[in-house]
Parts: sequence; C-alpha cells; structure tokens
Amino acid sequence: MAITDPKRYTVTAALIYANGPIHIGHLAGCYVPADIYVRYLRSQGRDVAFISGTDEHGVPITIRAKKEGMTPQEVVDKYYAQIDASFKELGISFDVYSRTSKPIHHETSREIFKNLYDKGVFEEETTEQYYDETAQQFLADRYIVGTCPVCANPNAYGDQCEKCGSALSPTELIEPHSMLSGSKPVMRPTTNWFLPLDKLQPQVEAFVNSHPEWKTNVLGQCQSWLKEGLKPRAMTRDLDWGIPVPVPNTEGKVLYVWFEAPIGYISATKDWLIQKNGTDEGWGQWWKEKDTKLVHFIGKDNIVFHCIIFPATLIAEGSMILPDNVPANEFMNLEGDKISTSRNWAVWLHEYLEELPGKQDVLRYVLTASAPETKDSEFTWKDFQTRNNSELVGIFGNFINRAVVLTHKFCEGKVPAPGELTDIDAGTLAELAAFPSRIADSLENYRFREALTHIIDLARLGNKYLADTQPWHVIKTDPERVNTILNISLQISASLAIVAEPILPFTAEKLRLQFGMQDHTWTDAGRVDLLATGSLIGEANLLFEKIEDHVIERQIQKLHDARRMNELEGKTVAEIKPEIQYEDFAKMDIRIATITEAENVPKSKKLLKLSVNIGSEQRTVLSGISEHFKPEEVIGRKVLYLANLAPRKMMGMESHGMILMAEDKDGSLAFVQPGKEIWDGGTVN
Ligand code: B3M
Ligand code: ZN
Repeated sequence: MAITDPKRYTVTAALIYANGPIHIGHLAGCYVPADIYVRYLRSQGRDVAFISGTDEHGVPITIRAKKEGMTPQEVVDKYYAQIDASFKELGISFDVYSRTSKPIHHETSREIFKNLYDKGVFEEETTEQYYDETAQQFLADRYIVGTCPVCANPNAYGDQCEKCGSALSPTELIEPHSMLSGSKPVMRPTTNWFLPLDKLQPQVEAFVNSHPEWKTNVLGQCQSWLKEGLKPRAMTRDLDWGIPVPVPNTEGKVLYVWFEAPIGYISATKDWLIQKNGTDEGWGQWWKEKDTKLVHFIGKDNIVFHCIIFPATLIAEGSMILPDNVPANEFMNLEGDKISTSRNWAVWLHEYLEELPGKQDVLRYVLTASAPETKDSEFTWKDFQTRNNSELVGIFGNFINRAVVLTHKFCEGKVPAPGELTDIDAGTLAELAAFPSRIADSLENYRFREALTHIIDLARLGNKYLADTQPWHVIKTDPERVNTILNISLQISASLAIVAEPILPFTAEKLRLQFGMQDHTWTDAGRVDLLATGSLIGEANLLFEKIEDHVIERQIQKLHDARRMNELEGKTVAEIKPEIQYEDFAKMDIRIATITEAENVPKSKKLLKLSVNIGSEQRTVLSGISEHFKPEEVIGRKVLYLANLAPRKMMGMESHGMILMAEDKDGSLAFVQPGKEIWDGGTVN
C-alpha cells in the first residue's frame, strides 16, 4: 500500500554514469518528471529532499576512459561538471547533486557492506572467472569480446551481443579475447561475496505485492524476475576502479557498482545536509522514518535494481524505509530510431541549450507531452516545432498575451475591479476553480502527460472566454463590462502561472514578475481574487516565439551528419597490396580522356555506358558508377583511363578499357583529374 499522508518526501532521480553527456532520452525518462513532481510538492508546501548525482564507478567509466585515452578520474571529472551544469540550466531543481566518488559515499557504502558482512548476510563463494594473464587482471563481462553464438557477430561482448540483442555470459562466446590486451583469457578461481536474493525472495515478494498501485510496466518487470526465481548475486567484483571492499584480503576487489550506486542516494542526502548545516545529523529522517515517502525516478533499464536488488539490500540491513513508488518510464525514441550514444543518435542537452538558447521550457514541455509513461514514445523535431507553435505560442502564450495587452490598452495596465457576474463569468470561474485539484491529482499519481493536457485546457478555457465575451468590441459600448472580463482573464492567467510552474518554471517566473505575484502556493490557484484589484501588470513580454522551419531542419541535418561521421569512425584504410616490380606497372597504359556521351544501361542498376575520347579514337566503356552519378553529371569530365585493359562483355555489350575513380571513406566515388588541362590521349606514368 502506498503511504498515506506522508510527513516528508525523499525523491531521488537516477545517478547517471558520468561517462557521457545527458540526452533527451534521460530527460524524458527520469529527470523532467522527477523535477515536475518535486516542484509540485514544494508548491504544496511539502517537505522534500530532491536527491541525485553521478554514478562514477563501474565498467562503463573504465571503458569510456580507455576510449577517450583518459584516466577514469579525468572522465568522471569532465562529465560530472558538464552534466551538473546542463541540469542546472534546464532548471532541474535538485537539492543536492552529489557524486559517488565523494568520501562520504565511500564511507557510507563500506559501512553498509560491513554491517551486512558482520551479520553474516553474504555468502562467500569461489567461482571460475576469465582472467587476462597479460594485463594481470580478472575481466568484467564487458571486457571480453568474441563471436556471438547466436548471430556470429565477431564483436559480441561477454554480457550482450549488440548486433542481435542476445544476453550472453562470457563463457558462451566463441573464441573469446580480452579487450585489454587482445590475449586469450584463461579461467581462474576467485572469491566474491553474494547477496542471497533467493533467500530474501519471500520478503522482496511481499514488498512488491504490497504495491498494486505501481505502474504496470514496473510491476510487469518485477513479476517476471520473481517468477523466474531470484538468484544470489555477487556484491563484490574483481576490478581496479571503485570502492575497496571493507574486508581483509580483498585486494583487487571493489564493491559491485549496483550495490553501492543506490546507496549513493543516502550518501547524497548526507552530503546535502553537510553542505547545508555542516553536519549530516538528521539524515535518518529521510531514510528511516516510517512517515517519509521515498520515490525513485528512473528509466526502465534500472527497474530490477530499484524494485528488487536495492530493496533486498535495505531489507537485509533492516533499519531503512523501502521505496513507496518507482515510477519508471519506458524509452523515448528519436526520429524513428532508438537513441544511442555509441551510434551518436541523440539530442544532447548541452548542445540544445547552446543552440536553442532560452528555450528550456519548450524542451521540458515537449518531453512531457510525449513522455514514455506507459510505452516507448518518440521525439521528432517536427513535433517539437508543432507543439511549440500551436500549443505554447498559439494557446498558452496567446491567451496570456491578449489578457495583458488588453489590460494595458483599456485599463492602464492595472487589474480592473470586477462588476456583476454574468452566467458566462460564473461558469468560467467555476471551471477555473476545478482545474488545480484535477491537475494535482494527475501530478500526485505520476501522470504528467495528463497534467500537461489539463494545463493547456485551462489556457483554452481562457481563450474561449475571450472569444465569447469579445472585450475589444464591448469596450465601445460597455467599458464596465470589459473590467469584469479582463479581471477574470487575469485571474486565469495568474492561476496558470502557479499550475504550470512545475513543467514551465522559467515561464512561470516571468509571469510571477509580470503580475507581481508573491509567495503564492498551489492552494492559491483557482482563486477569483488571486490578483488584487488595482495592482500593476507589467508590459506584455514574449513568453514563447514561433520556431521557423530552418531551425528544425538544421537540427535534423545535424543528427544525420553526426550519425554519418560516427559510422565512418571505425573504418580503416585498406591494406597495401603485395609488392610489384616496375615492369608490372609499366604494362599499364593510363591516359587522359574526356567523356563525351553517357547513358543508362537498360536493366542494369550499376552500369553507365560511356563514350570517351582518348585523342586518337572514341572508345565505349561500361562503367559501374550509375549509383553515384547521373549521365548528365559525367558528360564533359576529364578522366584517367586505363587504355589497354582487355575488352570485356557485359550486358551483351563490349566494354573497352576502364575509367579510374577514387573511393572515399563512406564508399562514395570521385573522378581523379589532372592538375592542369591536359590534352586527350596524354599519358600518365
Ligand atoms: N548508473 C545506470 C545509468 O546510468 C546507473 C544508474 C544508477 S541509479 C542508482 O543509467
Ligand atoms: Zn548476436
């Protein structure tokens, strides 16, 4: 059962690996919804700790370090700074953004491990693991490469084949070799400490079953793990980057990253208190008190760790609360394809902030509108543009702008006094009053898309009210009536500033300043006297601006360019062919020639039929270039021509000689041309 009437909230957002920048998939899956939830709670006056930070251990960090030619420490320093700054700029309002490399985290996780160890919770077990004798270390699954037993991909990893998606274990790989030294790894015994998840299963199951209110995608994953039967999992690993195991004779071993990373939420809470108060006293309030509601925001790939493994650790530890909810999202795709860091198919937050300055709220809005709350969703730049132009500009911005402009035009920029209410006024105010609790209900239950729909509906209500009452006409006959209409329009606008704040904090801040709103909280939203009669309204300022086609076309182009560059990255120059003698070369008669005619060859995808002038005569050549050039593009080109190649029959025609072309990295072709105009028939030696 969900906790009722909590006294305080501990809200966490996943500790992302500090091995790369943040992209929109991370934001939509975890950080934007978490921030919306927290901002809403704060607006309700609730006591909240919003906790996050970077996960700086584990193989993902060491692999990145190897790839970038840096030390693991340099990698995490670089990405911590970048991630921290870009979250701040997007208005993600963490109370603390900590790091698992901090001493407070090392201490906290070692303490918890030691506690479990002393209680005899862990099972010590010796297993055979792959060991690299050249590099003198045990190999994490990701460090072993071999041929996939399922699809024969020669570059499958020890835990997964990225080509066919199969989950693998290192011993299944055919011809495994170490990524560190390239050598063939050998099996060696090693001792590690296992959390007996099998024994803890009844308690974990009772915990999961006590939360039928969790999202179905989350419960689905939990049930499938539980049904399969939990297995003991090693909480120590043979690795040289991480937190040393606090047990004697464990050199070369560190705490399993998924053991210590979630403990990072606890350490980050302590870090926050230390930064704030100089001491971590009171941290237990956030982690041990039964009336504290613990909520973990994560993406779907982290569900098992937050719903099963971490709770199992906490159950074994015994003094902490368990999560009340884990509202994990599914994945967001991008322009029809999975977001992928390795294939460089992503919209990176730090680049977005630089290239579309001042548009934080637009991104927050669009990511919420198409958040993958119940199933995978999709981000497209076209949708981004449409939502901005028709919803934020066309509905939300348009309504508030009209209310403000008309107030300046007809009421000297002051909130006019309302007169007697007509039916339409009373009806509109009654509708307004119902919105805040409707929106709150959506937010409270992690249905952020729905909340956003309600907010836009409230702006729609305002637009409809103005369209129905037409103050710009009424002003000619009944200025008193206009006072009432504009008063009500301004009250709706001020309510919008409050209820939209969790999703659109930058816009809300502008509105608060414009309307002179002070310390208003959620409970003020929907009130008919939110803005006092006579108070000054600032000049209309642009809340949102139209996004033109060229802006999003550039972004789409950029995506495709980045992917193309990435695909080329791994390519290497072809090997040099075996040596030949000068006589071998001298046999070739290479000439300068001009293509004078060109046409497609019927039924052939590849061939163009060319006529070339080689000075002494015209030759017919069938050239396999029609996927690269149209006939009209090649007529008139000077080319290098191999004149004495034996004629060949193709498609029922005879081809004489060969045009020489250069091939680029991406497989595209180019003519090779002399550095000055050379006559046809000129020799190349
Ligand atoms: N670092 C996985 C990730 O970055 C992992 C999350 C830890 S949350 C405690 O997606
Ligand atoms: Zn495979």
